[in-house]
Amino acid sequence: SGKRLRVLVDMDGVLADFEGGFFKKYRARYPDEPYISLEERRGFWVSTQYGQLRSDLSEKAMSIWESKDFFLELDPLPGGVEAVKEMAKMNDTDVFICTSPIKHYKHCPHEKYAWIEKYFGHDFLEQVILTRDKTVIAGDILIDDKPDILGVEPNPSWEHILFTACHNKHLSLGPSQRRLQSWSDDWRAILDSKRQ
Ligand code: UMP
Repeated sequence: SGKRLRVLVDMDGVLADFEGGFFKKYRARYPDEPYISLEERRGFWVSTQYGQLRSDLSEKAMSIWESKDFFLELDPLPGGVEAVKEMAKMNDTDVFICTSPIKHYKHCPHEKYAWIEKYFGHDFLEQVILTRDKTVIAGDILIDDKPDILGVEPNPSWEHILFTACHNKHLSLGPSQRRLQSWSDDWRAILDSKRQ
């Protein structure tokens, strides 16, 4: 059982319900505008799909997650906080929350820290990595709902485990790509498969 296992866990769409929070606040702020139900969501970028619906809706969508309290008030996804806390207590295991803040930085980075402190406690802020490029972060596993995780490093050290979300559930994966369907799925087996 040689070295320690390093697990990187994404935040939006994996621990925090970005899609649900967006939908609720978009409908509340723009009740008379067209919208895309969570069942109809396709593609990682909400703003792209809203822009395809009507060109001005891309900016209206962005106004939602650029608003104060958007990231802070996201609900946790079922079982995520519990799973990460359990992982963090496992022998020979290091867990980091690896998340990309939006470039409209007025509220997002602050609120991501506040959300993690609220659900994991102050000490867990040691485990936070904010980066726009996850390929430069070294780890054994990255659990993330974004299908294509690209950056300057062409060969990242981690295996990307695709976390199922409304926007990616219809995608067919390559033969070697693995999914975590939800936090009720067997994440412990995925971690064990990477231990030496
Ligand atoms: N985001 C956008 N536009 C979208 C959807 C999401 O900017 O259409 C933001 C929300 C998150 C970031 O801050 O992108 C995604 O971060 P990761 O889940 O990849 O860490």
